[in-house]
Amino acid sequence: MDKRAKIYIAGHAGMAGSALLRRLTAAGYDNVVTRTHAELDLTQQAAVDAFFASAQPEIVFLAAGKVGGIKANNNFRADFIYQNLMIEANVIHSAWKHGVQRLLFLGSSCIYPRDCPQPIHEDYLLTGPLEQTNEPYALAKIMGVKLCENYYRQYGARFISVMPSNLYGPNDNYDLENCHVLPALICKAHEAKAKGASELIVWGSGKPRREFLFVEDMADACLHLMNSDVSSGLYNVGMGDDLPISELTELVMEVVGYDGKIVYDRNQPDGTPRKLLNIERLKSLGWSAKTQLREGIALTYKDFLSRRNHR
Ligand code: GFB
Repeated sequence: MDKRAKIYIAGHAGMAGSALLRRLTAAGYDNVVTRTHAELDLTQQAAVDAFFASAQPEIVFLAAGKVGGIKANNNFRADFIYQNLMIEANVIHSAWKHGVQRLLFLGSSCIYPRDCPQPIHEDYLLTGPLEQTNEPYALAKIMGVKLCENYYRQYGARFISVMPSNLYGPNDNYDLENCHVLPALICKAHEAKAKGASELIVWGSGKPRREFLFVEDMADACLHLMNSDVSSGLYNVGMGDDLPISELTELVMEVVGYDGKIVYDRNQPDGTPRKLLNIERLKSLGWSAKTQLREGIALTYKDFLSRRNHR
């Protein structure tokens, strides 16, 4: 990517988009365009098209979307499928229509079948049924992948898709009902420690395994891909290993400095048993993640504390 290229980051205020903005700025890309949600509602086709017509970005990072943890995905099923579909269709179509040179679409590892072989290769897409708790979100994200693939196949548009494993890091959401497991555990361990509580409640059985990727590494992978000679396709990005939620809980408790009892609430869903990504495709382009989980959790906890102190 040319350092002077006009880049639009859709979703720059979110965890993934803000990491992309930091990474691009640090690398010297200073012609980045952003719009807040209040300025541009990406579910509105006419507004999106008018934005592309006037801003004329050359490169697009599509990190906007409705996201959340297992419970939010399960409870707000219509919102997850509708909003994500509209955002992707509007942004990808307008990007093509207004001559965007390259686009990177961000999805999630939940697009793959629930029970597929591990680690999950990109080619396993659409080979089996999806996990029920996040089927609407996964289906919308699959449509994003297919939009990119088919705008390339019909029009030669250089649109690629990146599927990260469970992301965590600075600027995450800590609303316990709707957030992902890692911010939830940081918040719960912190509050339990502050209150001197004897136990910490963890949802589900603690047995599901998850692969976590520090969001700054994800941003680095996206920049690496956009500077590689790739025109199309789907790329997994992850750490290459995973751990059960029970071990993750212990690790978070160590970092936060809380040593109460862990209690599993089995009335809450486990979700998919495992979703470890095969990351060979991205590795073959010369990229791998740098931040180990313990270090990433410590950095995230620091960010959590500084945000709390500034409230
Ligand atoms: O991160 P999480 O909400 O999403 O949950 P998924 C991961 C696992 O952690 C599940 C357990 O087995 C949860 O039951 N867990 C334990 C908790 N304690 C908690 C807690 O306090 N809060 C939360 N949230 N979980 C989402 C998908 O799936 O992951 C999305 O729904 C997306 O579509 C995203 O793919 C990355 O990994 O199960």
